[in-house]
Amino acid sequence: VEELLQYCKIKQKKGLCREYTLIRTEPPAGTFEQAKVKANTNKNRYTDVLCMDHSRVHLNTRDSDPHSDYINANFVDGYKQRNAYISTQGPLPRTFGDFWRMVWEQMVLLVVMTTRTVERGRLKCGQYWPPELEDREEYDNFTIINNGVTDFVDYKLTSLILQNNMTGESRKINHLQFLSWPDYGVPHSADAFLRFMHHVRRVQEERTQACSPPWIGHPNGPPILIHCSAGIGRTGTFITVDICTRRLADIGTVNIQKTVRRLRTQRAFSIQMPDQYVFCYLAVLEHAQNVGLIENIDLANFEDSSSDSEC
Ligand code: PTR
Ligand code: PTR
Repeated sequence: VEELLQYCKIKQKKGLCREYTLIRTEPPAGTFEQAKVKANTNKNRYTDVLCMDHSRVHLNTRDSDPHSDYINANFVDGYKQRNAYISTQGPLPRTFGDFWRMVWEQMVLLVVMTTRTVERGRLKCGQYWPPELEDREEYDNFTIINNGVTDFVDYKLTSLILQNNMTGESRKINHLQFLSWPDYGVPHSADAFLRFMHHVRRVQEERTQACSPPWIGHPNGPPILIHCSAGIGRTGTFITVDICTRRLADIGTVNIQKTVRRLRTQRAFSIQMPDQYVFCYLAVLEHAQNVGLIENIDLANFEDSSSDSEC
């Protein structure tokens, strides 16, 4: 098994990069009309990472502004769960209010962040939540209060209170931030990533069980909201590994290529670098090894794609 893993790590990397390059050449599976409307363009963090119309999350329209329903966020299906995730960009100061409105309207319980706010001296994501205990921030009609922070080796868990100042209701929101994942890169170890992923699952399960339905529009519980800076590279990698490892546990097989293709039909451009695509394979293999299912993995994909083509 160790040998197999090593083999995949080194020999097959090029083949997987080729597989990824093919995926990347496919045109996006939809239009980007709303993202391009003049009133919305400054709500996108990156001009080249727009959000597809057919799967976008609509905010409830406000006042007389027909464009107040736009946010750069898409629903993404999970393993046997429609709209299991919302995949979105790192909020911009001008979209903090929209971001919390989306959390409220979609009944999100858990926000997963796979970026730091600043990386290599560049702003990657706004500070849209109060980082210190008992701090509070107000955005539009919401007040967000920090109710405690717990540090882990590669990530941190924050408890937030989200208060809707229009209705007086408040909800508990968990925030899990992974700290050791550079943009355009991969986590330093699959193990650290897998530990984080399992924590994400545990929190979502606990919170969904503790809160009572109905989840309007989400019969199996609310979506996990996940974002990085652009909401495609690291977010896409996280979702792919989550889906594939769930499927492995359920029916004993995985298909990373198909999973990524499907993901990209809902959140365009998901998975940004060849290394992130290869990392999906490594993380799934490492997980399979940890849970004793490595024999179940059909290595045909690896075999087929072995070639000397360039990445
Ligand atoms: N225009 C940006 C760029 O300079 O590449 C878009 C971009 C930024 C794309 C970050 C992906 C990024 O990574 P992630 O989705 O992991 O935040
Ligand atoms: N700045 C990013 C880059 O140059 O990689 C922006 C980008 C994002 C470019 C997505 C292309 C993208 O689409 P695709 O993944 O389909 O090539």
